[in-house]
Amino acid sequence: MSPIKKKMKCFQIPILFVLLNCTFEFAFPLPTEISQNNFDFAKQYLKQFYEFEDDSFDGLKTRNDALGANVKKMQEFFGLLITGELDSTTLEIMKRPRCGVPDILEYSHFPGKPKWQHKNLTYRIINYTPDIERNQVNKALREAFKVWSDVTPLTFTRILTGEADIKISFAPRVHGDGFPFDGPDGFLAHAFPPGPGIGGDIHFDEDETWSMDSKGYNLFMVAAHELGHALGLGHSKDVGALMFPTYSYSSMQDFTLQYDDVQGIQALYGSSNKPDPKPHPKTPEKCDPYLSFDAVSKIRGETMFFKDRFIWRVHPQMPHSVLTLIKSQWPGLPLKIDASYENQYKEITLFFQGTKYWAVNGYAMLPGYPKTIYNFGFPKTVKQIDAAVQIAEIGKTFFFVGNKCWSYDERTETMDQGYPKQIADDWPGIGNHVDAAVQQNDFIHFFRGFMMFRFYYNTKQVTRIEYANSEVCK
Ligand code: TQI
Ligand code: ZN
Ligand code: ZN
Repeated sequence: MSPIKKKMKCFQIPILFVLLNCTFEFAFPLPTEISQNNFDFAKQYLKQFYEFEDDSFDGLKTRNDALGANVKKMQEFFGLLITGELDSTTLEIMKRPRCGVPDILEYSHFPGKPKWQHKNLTYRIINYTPDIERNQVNKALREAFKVWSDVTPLTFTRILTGEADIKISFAPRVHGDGFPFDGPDGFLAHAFPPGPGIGGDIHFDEDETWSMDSKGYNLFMVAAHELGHALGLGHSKDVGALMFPTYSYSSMQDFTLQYDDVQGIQALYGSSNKPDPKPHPKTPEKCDPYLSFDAVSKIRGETMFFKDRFIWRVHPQMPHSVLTLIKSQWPGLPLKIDASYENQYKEITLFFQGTKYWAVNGYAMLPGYPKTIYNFGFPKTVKQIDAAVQIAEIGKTFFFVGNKCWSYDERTETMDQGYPKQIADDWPGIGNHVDAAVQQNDFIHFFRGFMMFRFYYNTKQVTRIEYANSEVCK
């Protein structure tokens, strides 16, 4: 099966490279017929679409080998002569416009790709957990099955007696299959790959606290994940995927199956002929040149770039940015945020979404939130904050809303006189709205769309414009 979808909206990769502010140094000699430009281009291509990482600390030899190995993978994928060399045909294919879909897959299947051979599957709930009302358990499981029946030709029918394909039960510790549970936390549940008998069965650890909300472990979330296994999916490397092996809570209403999960299950069963009721977001790619951010904030020395449900964490001592979910960092924050800033006086970080804001200290959510943004003195016409940044040296926090900005005095805890002002007047060169802002030494980095403006505070000038993701794409 081909992971490239012909219908995807494509963009021209080559243009980006001219614009992207990414330079690399090479200590090893280049084959004479390949220009440094082409070489840089190929490296960036392999980095984006394959598993090549040139800034690893593995030393030059492995670096070169990794490049060659990735060139081979790419040549194999496109049916070229597999030489591992960057010849002109290979470069030509790399430079064709293409979709931003990596050729490597994030999802996985079980060895031998076991799958169900019939489409009308049955399930039976053998027993119940005392943690949740019976009809709520039925509902959580029904919804978990629906996650997968929405995107495949499979149907799931609950039966009350007889032998079902998928038998679901709750049990603690040793429960008769040779895979004992381990008490609270640790293992939560397991499922057997598709097959007869115990194949496809799902067991939940009764020593967990199961819930219909964010307490303990959410039965729907874990059931949907286990069902992925029961249908033949292994774990995914995509942190946004349901099949990524880390628990993160989402309510049934907010839950969306990620694009990667859909690709994984459809590789086994094909797609549904019914219209799909829900979208399947793709996990954003850090080197997508059109990447924009919702908010950027410096938190305890790390710069955090917020995009939808995700955060890229950039630590000055780390060679790569790390993608995580907002929910796994701060489970109490909303699904996505509009703005954020670190209050260096109170050593807390504030997050804004609509007319509400939350506060955290490190990983701890502070009690008493969300509060209303009108506490800051905004007029009721303000319904959301686009960006916020604190300049600790002068004790001010700047808020950006549409084409206006406000200045808030952190000492008097009041809005400054004379505000709001036009962004274009107060911050010349950055345009008339911003998505995100963060202080970096004497600069404020303003983000708008896929651009980042480096604003030198002392002279009130933009000194440099870069791609918004220039710090994250590493
Ligand atoms: N149980 C594991 C799981 O379902 C069992 C397991 C470990 C496994 N390695 C595997 C299954 C490889 C298939 C392939 O992932 S678990 C999560 C999550 C668990 C973990 O109890 O660790 C969920 C059960 F994703 F949150 F980590 C459910 Cl949702
Ligand atoms: Zn079991
Ligand atoms: Zn799993």
